[in-house]
Amino acid sequence: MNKLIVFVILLLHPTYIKTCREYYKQNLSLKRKLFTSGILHEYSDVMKFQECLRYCKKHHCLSFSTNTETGLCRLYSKIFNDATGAISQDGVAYYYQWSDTCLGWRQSCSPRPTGEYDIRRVSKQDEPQHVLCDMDIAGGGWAVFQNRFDGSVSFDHNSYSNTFGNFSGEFWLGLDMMKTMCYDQPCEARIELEDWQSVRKFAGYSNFHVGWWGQRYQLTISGYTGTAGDSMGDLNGMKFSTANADLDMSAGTNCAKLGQSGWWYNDCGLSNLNGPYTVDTGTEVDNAMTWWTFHGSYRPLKKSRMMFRAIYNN
Ligand SMILES: [Ca+2]
Repeated sequence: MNKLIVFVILLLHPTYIKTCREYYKQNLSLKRKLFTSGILHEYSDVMKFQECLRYCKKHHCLSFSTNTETGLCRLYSKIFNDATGAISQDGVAYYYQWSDTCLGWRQSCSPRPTGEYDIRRVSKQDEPQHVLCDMDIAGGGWAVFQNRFDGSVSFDHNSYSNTFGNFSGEFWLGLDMMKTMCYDQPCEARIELEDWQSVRKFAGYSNFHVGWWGQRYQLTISGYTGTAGDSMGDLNGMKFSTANADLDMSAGTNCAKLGQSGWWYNDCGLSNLNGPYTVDTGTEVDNAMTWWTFHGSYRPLKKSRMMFRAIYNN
């Protein structure tokens, strides 16, 4: 009976994330490897770095080594603290640590607190990208793409393609990174909001994706759950507008100019979380950081934290 209840709770709780230990507990032979050598799998005759990398992704490994002379490819289920990049061994073997998502870091087998992590794309050997991963909210493993709480960083920009602000304070991750990180796998989103009376609410979306620059960063967003109400569902399919690039659905209004920010405006829509940072005086404001369904009005909010997370079967 108890097992049944737990099972039902897990089914009803979409944000439940298995930890590394829970994941490997299901397979005793993998568990034994994990807590002894940490080697998950070994392959011989792997003469290319990319091939070993593909095996790593397939087995959800968090680090791997390749030796292109002997053809030995080793996959590890944990991160080694001394491996901060590539380390040459005997001149031919290379050791990498990587994860292509915050969720991958979250599921690694040593404690991973909220903070800055390097994310490496699975399909490329590019330099790792630096992101802020939230490991506390709803199971953790979130890449934070917008963080505002004191108005110290201006969000009134002509371009939102690149990162502005800084990860220890307020920032915008940038549309190019958002597009890239949800390119190889589906993502979900979560938006944490707080008003000036310290009331907290959130909005979750089970489907979240940003198109590339040529698509004008078109937004895919659906599957709302939460307490803040759905103020972004009406933006599904919208392109990203700025004051000098009116791509919204309002013929008579430049919504970005009215809202003084860049956003996936519709006509113009129910949310404006990149809007100017202002104190709530109890009245509605067109050009402020707002989420209409929070109060049922366009009153300024105090805090906004927008995040996305990869979805994959674990
Ligand atoms: Ca317009």
